[in-house]
Amino acid sequence: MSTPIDRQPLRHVVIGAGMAGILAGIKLKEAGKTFVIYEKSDRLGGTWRDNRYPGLTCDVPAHAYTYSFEPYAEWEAYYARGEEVRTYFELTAAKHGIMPDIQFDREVVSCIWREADACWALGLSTGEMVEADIVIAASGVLHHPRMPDIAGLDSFAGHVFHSARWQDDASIDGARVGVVGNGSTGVQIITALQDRAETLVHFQRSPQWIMPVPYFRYSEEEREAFRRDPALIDAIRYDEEYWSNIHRFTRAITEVDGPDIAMIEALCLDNLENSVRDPELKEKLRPDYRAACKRLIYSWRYYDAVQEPNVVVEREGISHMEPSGVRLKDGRLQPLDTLVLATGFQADRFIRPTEVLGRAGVSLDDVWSPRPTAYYAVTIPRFPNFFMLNGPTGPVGNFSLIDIAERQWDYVAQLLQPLWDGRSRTVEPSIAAHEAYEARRVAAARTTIFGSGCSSWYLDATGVPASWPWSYEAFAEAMTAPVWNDYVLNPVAEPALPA
Ligand code: NA7
Repeated sequence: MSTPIDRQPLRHVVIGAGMAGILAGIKLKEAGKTFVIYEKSDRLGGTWRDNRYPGLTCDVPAHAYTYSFEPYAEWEAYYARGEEVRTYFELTAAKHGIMPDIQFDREVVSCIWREADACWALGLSTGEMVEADIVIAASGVLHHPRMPDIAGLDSFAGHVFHSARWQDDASIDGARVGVVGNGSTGVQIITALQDRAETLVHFQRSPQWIMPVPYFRYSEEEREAFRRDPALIDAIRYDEEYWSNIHRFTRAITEVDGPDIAMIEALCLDNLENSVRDPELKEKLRPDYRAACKRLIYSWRYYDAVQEPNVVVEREGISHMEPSGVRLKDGRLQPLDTLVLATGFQADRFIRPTEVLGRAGVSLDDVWSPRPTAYYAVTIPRFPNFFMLNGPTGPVGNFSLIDIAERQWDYVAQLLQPLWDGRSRTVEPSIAAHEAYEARRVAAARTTIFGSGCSSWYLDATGVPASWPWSYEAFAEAMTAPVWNDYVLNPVAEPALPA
């Protein structure tokens, strides 16, 4: 039993002012806690700040991609443009009064547990050192671009850049544009540039499953109705069909021979069959692995776009880059003015490259070799008072990560309670509990659709799906209350811990 905590109020640090960090800030403010949010950039928004490519769209229905406590009447359409989403986060942060709590241009470069003081020592990119009793890592998932290993990229005479580092001065309108990559990003860019570029080449290493989805704009009258009556927004957000689709989706992931994945595959194949006229193009676009193995693409216009005469779907592999364009493995040249690399992100980085050292100097980098992991995606043994939002092994898929983060916050807030009450100095999961969780998770993950034999950012370095392998309901249930027996507290007085 340790001595009582002499520091009140406790100092909370949130790392990152993206969707999850803003959420944590709002919740801490509501709870009356002392906190600072450190943001490495000069603007909030996380992935919605970094990504500015033409066609950027959130593929979760806009009214479902909001905080539950902050419905938004202003969405222009069923799916929101990236810029709208960024604006939503800016307005929400301002409305909840957390802008003064965000310190911009301060990257947390190190985070070291100091046993003697039971606190974290954080080093910032500015050279400052600060202390925190509690750290909430909300540093995002898809933020380190993954550059392809294409030889001769530097020799290209035109503009070449990653999709998350859009260059506004690149030639697009009336130009010859290439896009490497066929994930959600590549598909959105191709769709948006089709009527701007003179020619557009979509370099696809693997064809994609494309789920047809409805798209419609909200009229000013509808927005006015949303403003007057938020129940109309709730009706969309909590729409039964929308949620039953999400539950179907997670069943499809976990029951690889079940009827739900069969239905998803049938919907996508019908889409291909009915939308693409040219038999040769149809075969080029036909996936040869299971649907939802890679993240399913939601699009209402991609197949239309690639059938326009100025678009080429290029399935031949890339040999190398030359000053005038892309040389293919069969010897042909695709001449280009601009090449966009929509080649995804290093999805296993999370808070890294920040150096995080826990008890006895244990390094997060070592703990996360070969795979990043966290107990129920939130906490890590030997890293006391350290909590992750949208951390490793959380649910990923075609649903709102805001909903995931909110549920995780509800769980985190319960773990924080003994610290806030002064009943414990620290909280962390036991090593045994975490090992049991991870063993169960890995075994289940191997049997999910993500592990059915394709490459994707869902897989860890050993080829095992890195995500939550059970149903959405199971995740929601797990987040309702911590299993306290799996947690180690360091009581400061007679233990009066939650049952
Ligand atoms: P993704 O989904 O990781 O897609 C990356 C794409 O880039 C994918 O089609 C890859 O082909 C392709 N790729 C990667 N490296 C290469 C090389 N070297 N040559 C050719 N093609 C390559 O990234 P996105 O940005 O589209 O989407 C990320 C997430 O952001 C998305 O899931 C949403 O959650 C939002 P592959 O399939 O590996 O053959």
